[in-house]
Amino acid sequence: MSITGARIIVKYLESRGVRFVTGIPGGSILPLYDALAENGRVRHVLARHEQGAAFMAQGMARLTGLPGVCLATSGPGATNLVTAVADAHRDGVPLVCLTGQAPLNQLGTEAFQEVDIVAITRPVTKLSRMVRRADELADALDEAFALAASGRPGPVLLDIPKDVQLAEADDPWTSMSGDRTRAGRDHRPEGDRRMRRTRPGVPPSPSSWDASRAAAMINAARRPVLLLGGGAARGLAPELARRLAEKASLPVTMTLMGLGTLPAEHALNLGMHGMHGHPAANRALVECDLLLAVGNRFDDRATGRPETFCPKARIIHVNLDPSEFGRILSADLAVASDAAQALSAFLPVTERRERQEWLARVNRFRSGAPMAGPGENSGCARELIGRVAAKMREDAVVVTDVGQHQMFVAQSFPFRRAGRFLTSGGLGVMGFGLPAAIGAALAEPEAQVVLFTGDGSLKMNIQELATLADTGANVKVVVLDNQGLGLVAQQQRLFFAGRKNASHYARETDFAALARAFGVAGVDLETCTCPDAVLGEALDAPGPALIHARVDRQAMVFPMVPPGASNAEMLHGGPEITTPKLPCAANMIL
Ligand SMILES: Cc1ncc(C[n+]2csc(CCOP(=O)(O)OP(=O)(O)O)c2C)c(N)n1
Repeated sequence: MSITGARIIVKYLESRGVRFVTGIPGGSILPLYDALAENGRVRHVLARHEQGAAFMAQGMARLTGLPGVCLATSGPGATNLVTAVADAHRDGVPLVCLTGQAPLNQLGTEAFQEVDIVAITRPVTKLSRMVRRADELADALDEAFALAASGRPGPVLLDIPKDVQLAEADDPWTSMSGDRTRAGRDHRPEGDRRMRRTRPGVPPSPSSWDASRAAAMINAARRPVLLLGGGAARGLAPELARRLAEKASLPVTMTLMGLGTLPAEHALNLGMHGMHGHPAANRALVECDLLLAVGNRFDDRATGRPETFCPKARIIHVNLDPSEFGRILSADLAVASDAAQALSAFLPVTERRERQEWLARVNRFRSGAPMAGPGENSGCARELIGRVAAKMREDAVVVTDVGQHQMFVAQSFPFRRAGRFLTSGGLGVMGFGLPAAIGAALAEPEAQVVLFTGDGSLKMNIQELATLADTGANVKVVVLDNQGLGLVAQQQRLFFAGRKNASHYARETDFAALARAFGVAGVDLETCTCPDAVLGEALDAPGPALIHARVDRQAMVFPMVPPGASNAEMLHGGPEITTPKLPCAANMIL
């Protein structure tokens, strides 16, 4: 039996268990949209911008670990995906993008909306390719899904000319070897039968030599630190990391992507390290004699000047992707392994140790430099975040955009669960937050999803408030409005002699009214008589809501390592750079 390429794609998605695809239609992807409508079982979420569609798919993928799927038409539709694709590449998020393309016989003719999206996205995908025949689609999709999810996850793009979507090919399910007879006997869903051929292999694990060498290094250390990145935030890795830390008395620090892997209140938790990290974490890294780094990349925001990072330490680096080894720092022992596999191999051969002297010293670092110091001036953002956190469930999903608000959340939200903090880490994309939060809420409708965003970031994908209203996704948007691009203004103030160019907006935006205009409930904490009650009601009410809170325009995030400096050279705010506090919603609450 033959079916069209478009039907093969939809049948494949359904059999794969894909519940949602996100996107915006256009001429060259209409056959696929028609097949989706005909099928009716794979739900399509209509975004208002393709970047929003791709970030929605990312939100689903970041939360579930399963590939997110987004669709775009050729030309501008496809190019609008690029930022979100690059972001997925940097943060290791499994994403499958399907783009329409001009018909095969028009390629290279500058046909309407023809663009070489394969060439454009090649550097920011694990694989980007055109599928030129309908009978190759099922295998191409198998490969795309397997590649997106295996090893270090990432994005894959398949560019599918319109005539390939329309062309007929044998139904790949009925024409597989052993076809109908085997299909008749095998009662698993069709997709599972197809998948058997490409299911990614067992994740790589360390050799017993690696495990005993790592354990010997940990056992011999006097001042060890465990560093956890985003690669350690999934599956069994967080639990194994906790057990190893407790057994060997390892103080733990996390990257931005790893936050939540060890609960905030755990006695060994030093918090995030790096540019806006906790001084205790940065100090422990300066003094440690062994660094066990698991599932991280040694990003420059985390390491500061790399030559000065962990200057006294031997380093064990565990990463799934061997290309990470030696890219920034060379490790004494590099272990190409899945985080959970490595931690479970290290655990039995690592000796139980008390390390009282080292833990006491690290605790002194912690009590000597609390995060919210007296001279800090966070402009009440931190207080508001704390207020919201106190009203959230322990398993809430926390999403941020990019800027000061992101760093305030990273520093002060009490993350208690692994894998439930969604933020754009490696690429740092303003506009990530709203669509990613919508995606997360659609993937897990029972979850409490809160987005902390800035007024600058929110405006980058504000059109997705319409998608939020359409879907009714349970997202609470908290806008920390400092009327400008706070993190930019901070850098200008600290490093460009205070010349604030293009970092403040001339006009205020009434975000609550804007939300209502899009069909989302909106409240302004400044205009209500009882802000705390209004905040609680907005967070508790089912469905979407936007909460507008003004924060200090002059606020700065401290501590801060100046770009290019060593993590030991943190700026801590203090009287000389502290500005007067302005009235703000959180102060009214408190
Ligand atoms: C797409 C994009 N453009 C520019 C930047 C550079 N940038 C980093 S933070 C920032 C300001 C963010 O402003 P806002 O979202 O209001 O957050 P705030 O810092 O004020 O909390 C800018 C412009 C970026 N990260 N992403």
